[in-house]
Amino acid sequence: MTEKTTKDWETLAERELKAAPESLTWQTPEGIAVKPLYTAGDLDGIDHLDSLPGFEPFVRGPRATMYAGRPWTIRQYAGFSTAEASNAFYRKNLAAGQKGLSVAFDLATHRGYDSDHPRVEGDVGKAGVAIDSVEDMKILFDGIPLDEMSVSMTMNGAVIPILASFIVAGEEQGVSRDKLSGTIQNDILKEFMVRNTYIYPPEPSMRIVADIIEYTAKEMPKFNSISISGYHMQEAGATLVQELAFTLADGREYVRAALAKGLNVDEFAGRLSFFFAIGMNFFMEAAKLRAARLLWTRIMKEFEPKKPSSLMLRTHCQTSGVSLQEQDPYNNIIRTAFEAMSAALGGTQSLHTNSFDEAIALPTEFSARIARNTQLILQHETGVTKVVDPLAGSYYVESLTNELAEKAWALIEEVEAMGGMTRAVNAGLPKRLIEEAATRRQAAVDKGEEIIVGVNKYRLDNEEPIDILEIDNSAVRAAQIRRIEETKRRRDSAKVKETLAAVSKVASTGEGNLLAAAVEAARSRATVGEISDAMRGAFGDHAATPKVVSKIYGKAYEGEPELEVLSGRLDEVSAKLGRKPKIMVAKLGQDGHDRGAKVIASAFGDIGFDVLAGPLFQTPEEAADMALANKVNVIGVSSLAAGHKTLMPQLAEALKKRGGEDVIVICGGVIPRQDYDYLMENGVSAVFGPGTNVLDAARAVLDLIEGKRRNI
Ligand code: MLC
Ligand code: 5AD
Repeated sequence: MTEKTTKDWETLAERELKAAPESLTWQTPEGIAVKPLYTAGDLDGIDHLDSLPGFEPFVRGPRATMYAGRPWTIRQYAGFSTAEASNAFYRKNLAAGQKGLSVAFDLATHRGYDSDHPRVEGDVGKAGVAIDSVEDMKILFDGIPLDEMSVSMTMNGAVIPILASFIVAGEEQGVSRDKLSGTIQNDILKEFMVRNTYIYPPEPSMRIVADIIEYTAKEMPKFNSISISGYHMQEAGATLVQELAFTLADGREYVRAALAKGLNVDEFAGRLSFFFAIGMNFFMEAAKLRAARLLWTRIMKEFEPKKPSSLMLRTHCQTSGVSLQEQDPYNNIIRTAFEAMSAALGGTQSLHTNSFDEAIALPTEFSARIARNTQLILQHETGVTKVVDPLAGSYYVESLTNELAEKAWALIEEVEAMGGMTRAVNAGLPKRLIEEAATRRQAAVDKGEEIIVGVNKYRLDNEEPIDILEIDNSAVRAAQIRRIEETKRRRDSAKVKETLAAVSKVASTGEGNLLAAAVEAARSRATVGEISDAMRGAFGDHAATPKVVSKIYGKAYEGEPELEVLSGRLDEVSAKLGRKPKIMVAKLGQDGHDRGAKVIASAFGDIGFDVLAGPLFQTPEEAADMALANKVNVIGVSSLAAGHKTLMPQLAEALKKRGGEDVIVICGGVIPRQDYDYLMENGVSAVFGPGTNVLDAARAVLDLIEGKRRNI
């Protein structure tokens, strides 16, 4: 065999292609130039190549045998309606092969409100299960032995009362806290960047995180004190480099906060865990997990731990929600399967696979079964578990691992130069970079540069609606209120007062541990809302001012006739109105998912609308007041947490009551087709589902303003 060089390949490729092979280079949103061919030469200078799994820098996995010894945990995130309904769902899933639990709480619980609070009428039991006290928590885990089953709880805002209630529920099941295994998300920094279920300002919020790390380190040796999450960053539009960098930088910040409490690094570092999203860029996602482990070891070395487990990044992964579409939803099964395979090849410890109805509603029993079986088939039928880190040595994947690590490290250093992640978050840097990336991506999809099958290419003419899970939140709310009343009637109110006062004192003096105090309060049957309020008194509430990025969407469309025609039309409408058409982009209830709202606000601004971005968590009445005070033509609500059927009619009603019936009400987001007619009959003029092209939406809004159409 004659030795061929890459030069020879280039010549051959050029002849085959009739163009230079560089024209095949793929520029990814991460700024990585992916070439059509990788060779041994691409491995030069990469120094992790000889490492082994179970040893630092853990690129090849935290365990020596990885899935050959024990497959990843199939841990499906779920929760809806009442504790009874969610408990029944969990039990069925466990019987059908799921291995670990993962609780999704409703947004009222996330933000520290009991179900009877007037601000949460649209949210109770909708996006997750409603938990108001230990009584609900006990029902949630009824018949599930907490000394055997590891439980993840996605909770950040109301993390103190929820973890306290879990500990007491375990205790009353006969399981002492040192035997509880699982994970609490407890990652507040990313809430300020992207997920938005914060309650208190950053500083006391960081104290809460540190108190939990301290308490679990001392009292709960089997419990992971935190799940440092990049998942939501990717969901909000972050590139993989941003996700990697900001997540690890968050991790470093939490380590510092725990050390500042006087803990020794080896006391807690082995119980820090991570959480990443796995999107459609198959090889890059697997490489990302390998790079994450490499970089975490590098970061942790600075703190000079003695135990190898302190250097080890262990992670949960979830397939990507944003990659899933409303159109032709069965395609989502295929997307999720590829993403799951990528997570496995990257070496995740635990995995959630999304259901195909993701872009429409919460999973049904049917869609949840398919999602779970995706993992069971992967584990039992494909052979991927048999060999540790099978991508190692791939020229492409090793090169990607290295390049992702280098790019993320540069961003981590940038954050470091700002004084760490709390400062960077306060300065708004990560949020801005992520929102810019999200808007850029929307433009790429709208322009058809990024193809999504069934959405901007190969779209079906007719779509059959699929069966979805409907939750009657008023019934759930009524049931929760009855239980709260009963719990309050039965408890010793003097004891409740005393324990709540103790929580307040620990909060205001800075002395003592908040979780320890909250366990006493939860045991006396203080509710999640009451314990949250006890801290609210000392800490105050956090309110963010919405900022909207600009000149990203417009720049992507610069010089394109489509945008010019639309701008011309907008000028005509402006001339008729005597001002630019004004739209308020609103978020109602406790739904903090604001990527859609931010992208729309930004793109509409670039198109030429006068845009008013409303704050998060408005009631319909507050939004109506703001819309009228600012004399908007249109109010557009972005709804991702299933509150639309309660909140949209309330908004239309509130406008009418204030004499604002001429304000056009529209909404967009995760809204099942089945609900469109109901919304139209209740004051909504147009509904824009997922996958809507922003320019199409802008044209439709102009039609409505001009009265050319009444409904869309
Ligand atoms: C593992 N083990 C092995 C082994 N592999 N032992 C021998 N040989 C092997 N090959 C051991 C481990 O050491 C451990 O024991 C035990 O088996 C369990 O393995 P694990 O790898 O630790 O898995 P798990 O318990 O599932 O923990 C995974 C985790 C954890 C560390 C990532 O933090 C976790 O479960 N996270 C889930 C987070 C989650 O579900 N989040 C949902 C977010 S949804 P030991 O004794 O060492 O512990 C969301 C959406 C939203 O956020 O926005 O609402
Ligand atoms: N049940 C199941 N999955 C959920 N998700 C959010 N809430 C629930 C729930 N109650 C998933 C979706 C979403 C991601 C944040 O978590 O996949 O995209």
